[in-house]
Amino acid sequence: MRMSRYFLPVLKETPREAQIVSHRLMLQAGLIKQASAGIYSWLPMGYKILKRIEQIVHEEQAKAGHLAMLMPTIQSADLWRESGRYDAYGDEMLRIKDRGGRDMLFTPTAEELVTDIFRSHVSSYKDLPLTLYQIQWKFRDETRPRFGVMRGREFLMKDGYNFDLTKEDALHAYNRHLVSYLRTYERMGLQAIPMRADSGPIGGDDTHEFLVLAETGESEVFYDSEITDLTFGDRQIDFDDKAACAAVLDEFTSRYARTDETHDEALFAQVPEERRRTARGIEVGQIFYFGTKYSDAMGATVQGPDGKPVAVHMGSHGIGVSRLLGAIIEASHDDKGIIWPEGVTPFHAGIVNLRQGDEATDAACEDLYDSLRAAGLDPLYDDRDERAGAKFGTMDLIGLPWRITVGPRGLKSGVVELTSRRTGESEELSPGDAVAKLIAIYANV
Ligand code: 5CA
Repeated sequence: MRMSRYFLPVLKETPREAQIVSHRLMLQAGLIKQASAGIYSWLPMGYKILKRIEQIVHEEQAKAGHLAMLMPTIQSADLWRESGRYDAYGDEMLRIKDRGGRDMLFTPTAEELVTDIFRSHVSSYKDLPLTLYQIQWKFRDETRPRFGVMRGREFLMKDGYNFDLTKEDALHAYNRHLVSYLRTYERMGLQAIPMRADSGPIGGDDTHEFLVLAETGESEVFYDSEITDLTFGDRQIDFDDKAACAAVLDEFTSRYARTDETHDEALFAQVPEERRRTARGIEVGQIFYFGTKYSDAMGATVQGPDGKPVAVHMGSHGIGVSRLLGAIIEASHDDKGIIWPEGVTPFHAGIVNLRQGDEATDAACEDLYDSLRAAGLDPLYDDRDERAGAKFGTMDLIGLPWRITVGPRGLKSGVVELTSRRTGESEELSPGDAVAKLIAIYANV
């Protein structure tokens, strides 16, 4: 992409409404624009990052054997009356009437609809296990929408639902989700810690939230510092292997880590004092096992091996897809702007032309642009007729992990400069070597 043809409405002023750094940077970098309280338009670069995050979620869900689908955002109230949640959900649910006076709603989550699909089409235990998921917009009429996409009213969520014959199988689905989420967040450059939590309106006893530690997080968290040494890395897990998934769950949840909702002072006191941490965290996902709560209420049964009907065991599992942009920025920025991890960056590298209009410099930039694209990379070429300082400022603000700076002086000795946004370190390389280095970096992402 050429900057001159892109739509990147970078703000010069600091937006006054932003209370936290991620919200400020998302507005300043031209990623989002507020449409109304807690509701945002996603501008081209913000949308690109959102799609990138979705893609990682889809890839990791596919590895776990979960099936992608899409359910509507506007649903009839009838199903929600069956489960009892039409009344129980309260003011967070946006209720709508259609022209025929029928009660509709904008879905805050989708347990009812997916259970209805299940009961309509699945009748035998032989069709289990089954996990269906979607990435779809949700609406919750939050009392205090704030912090930009962190606590929106409209937000994008990955919501997945497992259907299993037995509690044991459903707990395996729970573990499988935990394992796949660990990898999902790590690919986005995040450490998200599973913490025992409270299930709220979704219901059930077993639930973990995934928290990214950040001063601006809305949740207070308590944990054993040993937990931050754990990484999932690139382990290959067989998702059908119950023992292997359970072992990962044990590894990542056996140390004390709880949100304020479930915090237990007496248990926490058993953690050696030097390892006890109190901090704040951003909840980027949550997994639930709630047994037969919805299948009982809505008659979702299958014929078991003995021919008798059995209510299926279920859980639901969510990732805050749009919230993740804010969480990643909270975890990865400096005073100049965003620092995107390679896994989610909107463009792989920026090209800064220091002397726009100079024939040799323009030609070298065009060459680099073409070679990067030919290698399957997606560069953003700042070809505007702007001062070098302004170009660097924009690149730093939007946070591409790598910048190639091209100027007449370097070109005389056959080099360009490759700079890491994270460390600020620069290296002089031939244009060919700069391209080769970027190819190698992104081959491992
Ligand atoms: N049905 C279940 C799991 S599919 C469910 O709704 N879970 S949830 O309520 O925990 O939401 C899943 C994730 O969505 C949360 O972990 C959080 O990351 C994100 N989320 C929830 N509310 C908001 C909001 N108001 N703004 C942005 N993201 C949100």
